[in-house]
Amino acid sequence: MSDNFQNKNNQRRQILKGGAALIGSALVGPFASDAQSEPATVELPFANGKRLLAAYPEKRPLIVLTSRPPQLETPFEVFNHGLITPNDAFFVRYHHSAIPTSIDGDKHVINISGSACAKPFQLTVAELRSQFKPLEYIAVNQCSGNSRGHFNPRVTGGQLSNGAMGNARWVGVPLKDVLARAEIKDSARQVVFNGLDFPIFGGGDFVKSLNVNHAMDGEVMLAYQMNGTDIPMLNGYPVKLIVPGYYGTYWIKHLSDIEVVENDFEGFWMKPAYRIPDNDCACVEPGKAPTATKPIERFTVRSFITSHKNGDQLRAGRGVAVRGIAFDGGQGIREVAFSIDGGQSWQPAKLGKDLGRYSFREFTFNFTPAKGEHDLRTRAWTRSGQSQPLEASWQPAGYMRHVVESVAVSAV
Ligand SMILES: Nc1nc2c(c(=O)[nH]1)N[C@H]1C(S)=C(S)[C@@H](COP(=O)(O)O)O[C@H]1N2
Ligand SMILES: [Mo]
Repeated sequence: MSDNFQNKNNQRRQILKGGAALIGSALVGPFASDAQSEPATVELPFANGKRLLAAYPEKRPLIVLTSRPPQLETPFEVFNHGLITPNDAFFVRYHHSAIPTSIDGDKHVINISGSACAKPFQLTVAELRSQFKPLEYIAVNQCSGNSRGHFNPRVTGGQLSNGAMGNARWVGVPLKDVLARAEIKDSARQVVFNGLDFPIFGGGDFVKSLNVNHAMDGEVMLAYQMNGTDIPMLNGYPVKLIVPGYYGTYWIKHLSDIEVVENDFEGFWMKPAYRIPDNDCACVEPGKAPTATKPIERFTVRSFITSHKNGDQLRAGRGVAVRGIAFDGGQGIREVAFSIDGGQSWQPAKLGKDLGRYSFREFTFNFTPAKGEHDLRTRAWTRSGQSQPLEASWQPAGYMRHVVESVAVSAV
């Protein structure tokens, strides 16, 4: 026990030292090479101007929301190049500034303990890789606040456009198989997850929990690979919890502690944070506070056109190939419809290959624009019949946007 404590303190000291180095190099990097040129920026529709692009370690230039801690959004064009989001383009979200920047990946220890564990034990990532049967699937990770910047009326929080999501192939070990070694008691209620990062400016450590049945479903996994290689440091190296179909908030990075407990865990990031109105639409009237809340869980169904953006000019009378992506919380996509007249009439789009029910699903359609303005929209349905609303709803945290989006183009 005291060994354990000692270990953690050492680890933490290294993280703090490293944290400063990362922040230093990230800010210097993009500007150091050519002092003459303006830093690269990107226009976001709601962002009151321009957003800085910066290349953090292992990342291509991404949209910077905050530099400390790093919160980076994927430029939307990336989603038009294949269904898998490359590791160096994958968005980054942290809550606290003390983040690890160098970890010995094989020696990294995961502690499995808690009052509902008959046999607490420790596991290194090397052991995780070598002693268990691997599981592999493709799944979307999406931040609860993806698209928050599009809320109307506006809400506080990171003003994200639609790039706080990504689709990757994950390899790891089912949490169920790891917990089997810990001999979970019948009294177990929840499993609690913590990673190496921690607060330095106050606020609670970022800790999340799942009900034990969910944690033991055989799909929730401890991943050590992302798209065929190590997980980038900023995305949770060397091991990250994958909770397919659930919002990214549960996907704990640099996972270090798993506790099986006999109560409902209610740390700050489970309550009051990351909660939604407890009603069918998870929404309230703009400006109102919800009367009851519950933890955010599964994704709502969404679809996006990726081949075109607002303001694009097309040639009148010439056929256009439109492409996009759809996904949901794990039912899988049954159908995508498209409209070229702002939602007055709809036709079926063609679905691409099925890469699994947690993955992005490609869709395509063709149309020949007449001269004038065209409001392109797409609407997806899950296999169990859920769909996207035609009108946006509202909620105070700016979570779960999934309204039918519009891309306005003109043909000349
Ligand atoms: N250790 C740790 N894990 C974390 C977080 C965090 O702050 N610390 N943020 C969560 C949230 S809210 C999101 S959206 C995802 C983002 O994953 P990514 O940074 O790999 O894209 O990480 C989750 N896991
Ligand atoms: Mo998030």
